[in-house]
Amino acid sequence: LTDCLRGRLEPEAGILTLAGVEQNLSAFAQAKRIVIIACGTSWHAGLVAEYMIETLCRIPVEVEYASEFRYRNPVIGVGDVIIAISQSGETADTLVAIEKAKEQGAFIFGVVNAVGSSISRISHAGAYTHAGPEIGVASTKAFTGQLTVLAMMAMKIGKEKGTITAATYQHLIKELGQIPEKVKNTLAAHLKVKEVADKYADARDFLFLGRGYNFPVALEGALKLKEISYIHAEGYPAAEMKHGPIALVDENLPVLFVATKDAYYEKIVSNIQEIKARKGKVIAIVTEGDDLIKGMADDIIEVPETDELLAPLVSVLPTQLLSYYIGVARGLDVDKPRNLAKSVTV
Ligand code: F1P
Repeated sequence: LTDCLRGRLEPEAGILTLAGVEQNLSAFAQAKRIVIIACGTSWHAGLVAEYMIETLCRIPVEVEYASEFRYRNPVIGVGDVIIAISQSGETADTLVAIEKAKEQGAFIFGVVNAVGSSISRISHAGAYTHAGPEIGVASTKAFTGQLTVLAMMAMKIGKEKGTITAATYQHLIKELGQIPEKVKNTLAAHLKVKEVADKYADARDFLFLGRGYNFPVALEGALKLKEISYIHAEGYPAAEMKHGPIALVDENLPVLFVATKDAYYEKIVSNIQEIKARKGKVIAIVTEGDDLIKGMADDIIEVPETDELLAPLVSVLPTQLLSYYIGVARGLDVDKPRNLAKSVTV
């Protein structure tokens, strides 16, 4: 791998400090509601966290764009816990949204990368992802770090509340322990992603589809492609396809499915059939050894089998690599995409 790629996608990203979570477990366990606020990639991590927290902790979760939350008139107050997610810890929209929720009595918990950043200072408590600075502007390994922290939080809160069994907790801890190796193996197979990237580098549009935990991964894949390769890309829950985006499908549209084996597997297989029936080109990120989808898709990228709750930690990697290699194939500066700033402070 090039230095640049290595710097962006370190398997070690996400070495955590969870003391802030441990110290505030009762605030989380007693929360009436959790509201997650963030922007961009961090917002996508928040969407994954919504699935994790509602599944493991049975606490209602809302995920809000900070850039909307700050301007609207949200009903927020004592008993609400805000989780603010930000790689830079300096994003202006997220900072202002936090201040607004804080004034109204909510408890603010920051999940940020940078120690001493503005968001960490104005939060009541928090957890650092310690993913290290991103070499490029677009957020990649920070996403891995955020998902790891958020998974650990959901597991610990679920254990504290008694909404998961000790056996489930232990199972997830074991699964989490295997993630670094799986990340490493997925990155090691990057040349397969390059092959796919070279084939689709001239595409004008892209559709990314996923269900369940892989739905936010589809959104994130589309965002990364826009940011790094300047290709118009849309991300949708696969089941939403029939409510509009299916009109776009023809032989020129590559459709990337994040289709690892989970509770939605059979449904996503029929979504793939629907795209093929309309002559769309299907690229599928699948669990190793999935011969069914292999027989249907134009191109497949395999990733190691992972518990569905933690699957995004692995399934997002080929989408990041794809954007990277398409950007390189188009001769773009993947580290400094036009018009993007590392932290959006205005
Ligand atoms: C949020 C964000 C990033 C994106 C770009 C602009 O930043 O939207 O996700 O890749 O760098 O800012 P942050 O609040 O997570 O630092």
